[in-house]
Amino acid sequence: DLVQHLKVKVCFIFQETIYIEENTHKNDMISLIFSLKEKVGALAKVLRIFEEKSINLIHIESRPSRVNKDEYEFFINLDRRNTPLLTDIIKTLRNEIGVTVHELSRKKKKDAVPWFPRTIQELDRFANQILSYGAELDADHPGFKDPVYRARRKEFADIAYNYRHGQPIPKVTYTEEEKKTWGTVFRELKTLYPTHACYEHNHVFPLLEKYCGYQEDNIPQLEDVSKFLQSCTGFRLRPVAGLLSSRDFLAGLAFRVFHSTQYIRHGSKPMYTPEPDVCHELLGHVPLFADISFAQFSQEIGLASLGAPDEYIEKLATVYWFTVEFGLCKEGDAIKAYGAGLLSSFGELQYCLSDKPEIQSLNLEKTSVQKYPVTEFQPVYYVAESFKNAKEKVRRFASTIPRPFSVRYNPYTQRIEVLDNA
Ligand code: HBI
Ligand code: NLE
Ligand code: FE
Repeated sequence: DLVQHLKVKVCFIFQETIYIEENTHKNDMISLIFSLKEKVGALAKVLRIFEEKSINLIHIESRPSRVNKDEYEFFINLDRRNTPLLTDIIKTLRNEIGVTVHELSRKKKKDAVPWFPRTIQELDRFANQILSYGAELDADHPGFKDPVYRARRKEFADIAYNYRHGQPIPKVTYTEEEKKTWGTVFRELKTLYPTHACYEHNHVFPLLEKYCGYQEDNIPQLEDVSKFLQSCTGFRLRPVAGLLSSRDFLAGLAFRVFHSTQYIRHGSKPMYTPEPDVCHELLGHVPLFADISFAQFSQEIGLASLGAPDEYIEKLATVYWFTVEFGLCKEGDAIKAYGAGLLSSFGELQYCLSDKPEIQSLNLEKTSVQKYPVTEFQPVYYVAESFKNAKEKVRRFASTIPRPFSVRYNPYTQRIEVLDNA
């Protein structure tokens, strides 16, 4: 039982999430972990403080620190009746003795704001929190039974896991088969863009051909594309192994960071795949992130998501889905596609502007709760008047999210500034 109990805590520490955790109260104990440099009397010094405050320790164990070779970590349990003194003790330990203390078990506040990254470097924490379609593919995926494809996906996953903010994105040598798949997608989509894609997409596309190696026989490198985007709107790419949670994914947008896959779809189904892949990112998303107004729109969704309650994250993710991913927009009397999921699928790009699907005007109250399938063409699309108009709608929607603070991004420091409203 104790082993199980410790395991729960230990994984909390390695994830570096919030160190305060709930499940121990039922035991009427408080748990702490602190670390000490190996030195005669170091532990005695700490224990004396507990003694001075008459605090009863009911359990103690030690282990060598994984992080610092010359340190030991001590896990202790105290009687819960000692809670009122605990804050003092932790302060003394931290300030006078200089030990690092992690509190594990004081009651988590009910209305606690979910953690969110405050610096662009903190996005590194998302790397190993990939949802189902990661290195392990789902059973109905066309690549599931193809061992060569699966091994290849693992190579891409490793690049993403090891990536840290600020590093150049490793360049990839794509195989002939992968290039063939890209070639098919590229060629088919290029014939549709002039009539089906929005103005902004068609405006940027030639620049990508000129500066970023967008060609039928070449899969562009994320690093080159990221540099190009930074020079247009400050958006940058970072490699990701697969799907992130909505919360993590949207948080990236607040920093103008777009998490981008680097692998390509299975060659057996080029015209549509439910997963993001490099065709989707490069042909669908990238052209629009080069547009100033659209970049702002995307960042606003990201900023609105920071620290938002779960039910609002779900609504924002749905808004993202029906705009950035599958949005249509008016252009004079015509309707065009700007959603990346449409601009990267030559199957769905034709379908979305046919008379088959249902078309509605963007209305966030309604759009944010619309149900949608994720593995087939969408039955409903929402049309925006313009990016500017959509941005105003998101802003109004964001102001209804209950948050005791407001946020803004400082691009000079690459930090989120939190303005307390309390
Ligand atoms: N993760 N890597 C990645 N790429 C996406 O496009 C993506 C994601 N997670 C969630 C998501 N998109 C959306 O469907 C919304 O939930 C935000
Ligand atoms: N269906 C899209 C495509 O085939 O390119 C990908 C959508 C990812 C959300
Ligand atoms: Fe996408």
